[in-house]
Amino acid sequence: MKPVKLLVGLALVASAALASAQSGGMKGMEMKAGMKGMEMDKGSMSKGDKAQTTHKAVGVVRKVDSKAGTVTLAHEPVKTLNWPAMNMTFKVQDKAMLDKFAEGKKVEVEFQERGKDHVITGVK
Ligand SMILES: [Cu+2]
Repeated sequence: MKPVKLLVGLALVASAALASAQSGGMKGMEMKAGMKGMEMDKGSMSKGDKAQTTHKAVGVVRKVDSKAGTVTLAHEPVKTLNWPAMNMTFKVQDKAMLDKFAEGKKVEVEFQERGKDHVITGVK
């Protein structure tokens, strides 16, 4: 935990320095843009390291949130990610996929890690 906080802190200081080095007029906006960029960098960094990996999980649908475009699954262990069995919420890549999910139904999904989200890209 600590090293991460330290890194974030350093990055914040760096982006603050950058922001004040640039035109002073839009300081607040520069800061926000910097922080947003940082989050995106984090996501793209983990993507960039290796080609986007698609994982498979088998599980039972616990909840479907059509508004949010999310599905909660009680999934079995996922070896490719070293995950134990658990309940977790996935996003669907396309809300049209939600038709294939219904509470209590057993499904096999393909998903990818995108930043902090897990996005279902396919379902059987
Ligand atoms: Cu999980």
